[in-house]
Amino acid sequence: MGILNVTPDSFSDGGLYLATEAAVAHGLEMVAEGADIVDIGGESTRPEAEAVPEEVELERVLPVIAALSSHVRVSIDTVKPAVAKAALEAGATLVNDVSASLFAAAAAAAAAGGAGWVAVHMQGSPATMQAAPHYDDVVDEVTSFLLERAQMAMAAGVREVWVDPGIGFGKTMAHNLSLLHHLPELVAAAEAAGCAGVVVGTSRKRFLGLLASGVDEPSPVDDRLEGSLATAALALVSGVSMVRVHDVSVTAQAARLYGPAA
Ligand code: HH2
Repeated sequence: MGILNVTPDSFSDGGLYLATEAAVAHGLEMVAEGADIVDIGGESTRPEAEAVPEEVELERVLPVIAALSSHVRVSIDTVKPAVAKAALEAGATLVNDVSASLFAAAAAAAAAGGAGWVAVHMQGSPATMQAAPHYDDVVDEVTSFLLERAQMAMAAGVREVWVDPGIGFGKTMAHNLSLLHHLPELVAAAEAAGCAGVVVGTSRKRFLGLLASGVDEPSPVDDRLEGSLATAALALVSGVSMVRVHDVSVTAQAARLYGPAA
């Protein structure tokens, strides 16, 4: 899954693809590099990001979805029900939902031809989530939450449900690493529950910058490729079937190691 943020303020690619033509060109570039899905977002979810009015988010994403959906599967990265609905009508077939609450939109679309839903775990909201995340058992709590949401979505009629542990969404470094090390358990639980699979997004995230620098100040976002690739490979070898990334070409090369020839 290639990331396409049509925003001025995303933590890594903010401002690069705010113009429709630039966004469409980058989406097509990621398809050429091997992306199976392009995930289009019009509102940043980085820590402390400001909320965007619904009409602004729609203006940003709809023309890009309309242009790309005839070339590649498109997912909409949103937490707003109206944006999910409009995006599905414009050609998206997957709702990528960091609020883990929008399955009704996917269910409604499923009746008319089939939409999938990605439930992402987040503790708190983007504004506050990194203030003081706390879990008694992060792996257990994240897994239980995701399976409960997946069951609700399936009961509502969504046939394609993905779960994502939400790396960086209300998680300390230790929480992120624990979730990454225990991915095989989440993969097994998701499979037993009838999910389509597990999605993981680590690409260029802050904890990788901290691991790279070894000090309190993270390395710059465009200097986190090694960690992004290492964690994508770790996820894939753990049985994860979708990784959400900025750097499609190199990740697709790594992903081919786990392909049908293996
Ligand atoms: N991370 C981000 C946004 N959406 N969706 C899923 N399924 N998993 C993730 O880990 C995930 C996500 C945050 O990254 P990004 O979109 O690059 O930045 P921003 O939120 O600043 O736009």
